[in-house]
Amino acid sequence: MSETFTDRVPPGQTVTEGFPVLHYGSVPIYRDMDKWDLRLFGLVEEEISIGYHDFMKLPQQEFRNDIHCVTTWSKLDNVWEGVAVRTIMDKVKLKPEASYVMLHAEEGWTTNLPLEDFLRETSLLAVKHNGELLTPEHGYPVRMVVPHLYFWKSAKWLRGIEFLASDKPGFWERNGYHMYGDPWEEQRYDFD
Ligand SMILES: Nc1nc2c(c(=O)[nH]1)N[C@H]1C(S)=C(S)[C@@H](COP(=O)(O)O)O[C@H]1N2
Ligand SMILES: [Mo]
Repeated sequence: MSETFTDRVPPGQTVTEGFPVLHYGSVPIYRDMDKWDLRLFGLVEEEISIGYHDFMKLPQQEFRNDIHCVTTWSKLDNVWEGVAVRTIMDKVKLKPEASYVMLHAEEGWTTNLPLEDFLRETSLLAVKHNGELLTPEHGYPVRMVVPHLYFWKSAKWLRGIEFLASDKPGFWERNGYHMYGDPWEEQRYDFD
């Protein structure tokens, strides 16, 4: 590599040009988007459910970021299009106790993060990557992208956003992954 990216690549990571596919379970097949919805629930004044067509009508923005997978690959300069978290958060009123978020994906897969990390300006609900609709493997129709945490926090096939008063482990977190997952601090696994 002629250029070094030490300021952009966290410790222990290697830059890849590819886009590896990583997940537990199977890639969902959507036959009828009328049956898809995204639920915002838990510690909100009123729970809401947004259908696919309404979701796709929400204003979308472009985001550019680097992603860091706990299995040590990083992919730089991703261009995503999607809905900013604050756009979706305009639709609900949080209860004052809300401090954590559980993201719910298809097949009951979950991941947890603090509310303030979810609410960062850089967090988005992505529908496109590098100009193309997300492929089924990468999370079609909607995936979370939280670029400042390890990429396992970026739930593919997102279906629910739950607001909680206290932190609870999601799927990988129950299986030894770090509760927070800061790549710059190498918060990979809690058992080491
Ligand atoms: N629904 C769901 N989302 C998921 C996962 C999963 O198993 N299920 N795996 C996570 C992990 S461990 C990683 S590294 C990234 C991989 O995303 P990619 O396959 O688009 O590279 O998705 C994350 N989101
Ligand atoms: Mo991962």
